[in-house]
Amino acid sequence: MKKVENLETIFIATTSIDDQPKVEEELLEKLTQTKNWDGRLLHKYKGFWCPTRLVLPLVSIEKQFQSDYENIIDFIILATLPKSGTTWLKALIFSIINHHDHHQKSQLLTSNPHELIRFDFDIMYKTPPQSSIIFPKIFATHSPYDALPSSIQQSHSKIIYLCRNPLDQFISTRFFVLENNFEGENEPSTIEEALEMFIKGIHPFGPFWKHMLGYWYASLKDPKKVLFLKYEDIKGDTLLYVKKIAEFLGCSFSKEEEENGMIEDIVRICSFEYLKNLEVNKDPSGEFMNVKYSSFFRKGQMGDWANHLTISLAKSFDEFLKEKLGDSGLTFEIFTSTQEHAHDD
Ligand code: PAP
Repeated sequence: MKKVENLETIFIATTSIDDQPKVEEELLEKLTQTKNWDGRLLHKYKGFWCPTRLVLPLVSIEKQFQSDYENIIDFIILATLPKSGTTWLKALIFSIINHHDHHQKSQLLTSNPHELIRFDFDIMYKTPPQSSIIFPKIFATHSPYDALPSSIQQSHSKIIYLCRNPLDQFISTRFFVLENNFEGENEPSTIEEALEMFIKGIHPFGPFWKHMLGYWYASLKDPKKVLFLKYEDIKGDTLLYVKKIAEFLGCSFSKEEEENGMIEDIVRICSFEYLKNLEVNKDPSGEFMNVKYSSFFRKGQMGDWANHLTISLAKSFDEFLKEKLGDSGLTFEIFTSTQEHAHDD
């Protein structure tokens, strides 16, 4: 076991998912399963709907963290539901963490953010059988808070959670799936049918309200450990949130750095337009987990749901959402003031 105090590597273990296929396959058989609207299989794992191909990597991570608990030092974990702005958050955090190091920071100009900060399941996937697993100090996850390895919850790891207006997240997922033909042989359901399943919580890493509330309550309980962010808030004032994230991570900008426009630079380089138009992200051969880099940059706007769903559907969704979030204090503004008073024709 090796422990290196830098951003590259802090945790090396010696097994991979291929070492224990039998036990886990038996486990898979015991889990409830269903199909998502796109025909892909989901298994109920630790209380959430996990894409089937990710169950074993996540089980393996859990084991790894359990067995190496004593050697674990503090991680930085970026947690999101898919299509909530993960790519953006990865770019921002990579730039913030490396703001002192021009050479490191500039990697964002030639690498897709997903290659710079990897997902937990992706780390397991890319590890060849029987070889060491190298866990970086910073990684991303789509897992709900309660499903994180308990050692992470107990350690002084810092978690940054980003969520998004769920209707925009739903639309973003819909286009992502259709663009990438994940549905394979299956006829994709209509958007209304897909929304119905979303409302039932049947979608990757769903139910979405439980996902959000898990991190929300964790952030209320320990705001030094969990920073809870909304996509819409960061869009509204990215500069402010870059500073907040830096403070939270204990790597604030100096006065001089601020005066030299370093924060503005980070905001600009991580912006949707800038990242989308980088050669690396336009390159048709660039892929992350079989998804073209360009697929992670669609519109990058707030309120796109209104181009695809009726006002009445959105209003009943809003009612549903309010009920699910209850008196937690977590709220989303689904509508602009004009939409709030609008009706379908
Ligand atoms: P992932 O979970 O598969 O990694 P994720 O990055 O969370 O995907 O979501 C992609 C969404 O973030 C897309 O939203 P859209 O479909 O509504 O357009 C994508 O356009 C948006 N996005 C990507 N980069 C940025 C950015 N720099 N700023 C704002 N939004 C962004």
